[in-house]
Amino acid sequence: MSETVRMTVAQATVEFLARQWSERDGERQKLFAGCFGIFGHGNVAGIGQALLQHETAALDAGTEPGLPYVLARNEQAMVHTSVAYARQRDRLQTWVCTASVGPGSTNMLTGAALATINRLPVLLLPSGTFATRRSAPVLQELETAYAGDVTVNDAFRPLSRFFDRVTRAEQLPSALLAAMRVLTDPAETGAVTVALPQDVQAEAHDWPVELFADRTWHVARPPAEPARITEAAELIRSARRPLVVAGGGVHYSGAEAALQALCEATGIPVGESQAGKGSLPHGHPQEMGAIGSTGTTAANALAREADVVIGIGTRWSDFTTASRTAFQAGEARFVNINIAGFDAGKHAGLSVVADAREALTALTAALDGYAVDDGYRAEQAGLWRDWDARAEAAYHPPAEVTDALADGLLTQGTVIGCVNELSDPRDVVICAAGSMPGDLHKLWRVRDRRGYHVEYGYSCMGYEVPASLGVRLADPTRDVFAMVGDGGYLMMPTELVTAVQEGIKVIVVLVQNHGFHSIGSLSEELGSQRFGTKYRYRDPGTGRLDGDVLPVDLAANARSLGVRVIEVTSRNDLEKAIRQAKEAPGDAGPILIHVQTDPLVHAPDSESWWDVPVSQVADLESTREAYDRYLAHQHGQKAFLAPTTTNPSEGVS
Ligand SMILES: Cc1ncc(C[n+]2csc(CCOP(=O)(O)OP(=O)(O)O)c2C)c(N)n1
Ligand SMILES: [Mg+2]
Repeated sequence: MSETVRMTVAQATVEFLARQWSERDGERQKLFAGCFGIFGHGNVAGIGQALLQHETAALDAGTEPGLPYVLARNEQAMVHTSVAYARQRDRLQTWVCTASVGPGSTNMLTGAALATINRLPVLLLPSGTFATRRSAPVLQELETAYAGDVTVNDAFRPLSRFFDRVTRAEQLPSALLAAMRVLTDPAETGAVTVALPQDVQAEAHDWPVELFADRTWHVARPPAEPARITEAAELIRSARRPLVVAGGGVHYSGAEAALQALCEATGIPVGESQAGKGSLPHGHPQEMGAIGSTGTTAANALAREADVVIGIGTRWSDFTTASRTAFQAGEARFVNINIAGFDAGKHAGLSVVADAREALTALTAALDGYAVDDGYRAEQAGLWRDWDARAEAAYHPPAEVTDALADGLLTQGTVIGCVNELSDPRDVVICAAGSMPGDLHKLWRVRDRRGYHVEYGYSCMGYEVPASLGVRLADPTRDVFAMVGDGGYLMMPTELVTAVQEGIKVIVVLVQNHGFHSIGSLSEELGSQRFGTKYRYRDPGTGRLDGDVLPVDLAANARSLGVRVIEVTSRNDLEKAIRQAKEAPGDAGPILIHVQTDPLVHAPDSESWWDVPVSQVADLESTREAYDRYLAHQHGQKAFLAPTTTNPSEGVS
């Protein structure tokens, strides 16, 4: 019999998690920076007691706890904070999240979906009702009439890349080992859930001591099959107008330099998805910026006529492909370099399953001697000059635009421009939902590979503030600017209190435009007349939400949470506020800059489309007109079904 140590399931979980490491390229780091939590009766005596005991032992020994605990304010938010941390650390490190039974746990579902969709690791420990059922139904228990073993935590199953429920202590080691493997597998990673019933957490067991050995999880860089690289190179050599689409995988793999080398050797231009933005720095000759529905006119013009499209680490979301209208050349073929076979197989592309950096390095070697012609290079340069001038005009709008603004209002482009110009190149901009992500995608000038953090896989309102804590914790040497709309702010300002408590310096730029500018514009485009998107009183005369603007004071709201607030009403004020915020010390806690914008001044058009279905029949003329426009756009959608092959006996002739 091997040596054992007697601990509860919760104590064993905490002691195990405190000793996990990840390693890639020979660099080792703690897999978990800590544990966020909110306690209730489901975890206070289990995981809560274990974390206390863990912290006490460390402090008594004069060391730091291996798994420090941080109190969050909302369970959804603490998952966002963890996921943002993981993204900023290239998926090599994340956090654990513990929540109580019932609502505490189900509050984490949105965060779980966001993590899985964005392929970002987080370990969730929802608490469950009694495994013994001794006291059933306990407070907050679902009670399913047709099945005795269903709990609310089953809702995590479709959202998790690995799910387990530990109903006996003996199951814990296998659950934890499987969870670690999935978290550190770059192709499988996402939300990983280990549900712990409240009684099981507190149960004692004799654990083999080797369970608590330090353990290092290697994060693999699988190379591509050489034959696939040869085929991909052959396809690209046949191209006259090749184009790279860079996704988040470029960043997670640290493949930026390898991508730059490929582009410089071949002259192939790059368009970027939201997660891939910053794959090349702003100003690089092959950098065409954002692509797709929120893309630049430069990248989208090249996409329209591209003959071979090389997707690297992209999920090919409909925003990236402009709902399959971006690539209009009849003969467009795809090469998909992706660590996940699932993504590499999309658009019937040539599937190259590999780590992005490894594959790019091999591909550059295989393309030796190949380059696009001078005409194509000159076209790229011209398109970019034209787009960059439009972006510059959005940063510094002409007098005819600014003079028409109501007193105290700025354009959103001005806000983006001021933050971009006054932040350090290494600072990080954060956003997730509203009109701001699209505008940032088009306009933000990225100067550092980690400088752009827009969550657009789930585009979850409320991500911005909690994410800012995660990004700052991941790298306290950078200032973070969370750009959040009034709608997004109202959904989740909660973690500002956590930032006050922990002295975490985050700069929140709150853009007040009294409602949903983004969905309002979309609604208008689709013939729905901005219905239900304004934060206005219901007008007793019309019976509609088109009365006066609500007397909502979000600056006062933030102040009431202990946040330092700076309210601005001019460009000058805004510049001063950004400088002041930057000068504040590193432990200043949260600073919120409150700015009001005119939602009717738009960012430059992307000359692109996004598929949102319009009613096929309607009484309203506005909807019928929108439906006609919809049909015209839909006409341009491509199926991307033709096999991509270099074998002349297959594919389209
Ligand atoms: C949690 C969540 N609910 C709903 C949506 C749909 N949605 C996308 S943007 C948006 C409005 C955002 O408003 P605001 O934050 O004020 O930004 P603005 O559009 O005004 O720029 C809504 C409701 C979403 N993305 N996330
Ligand atoms: Mg708004």
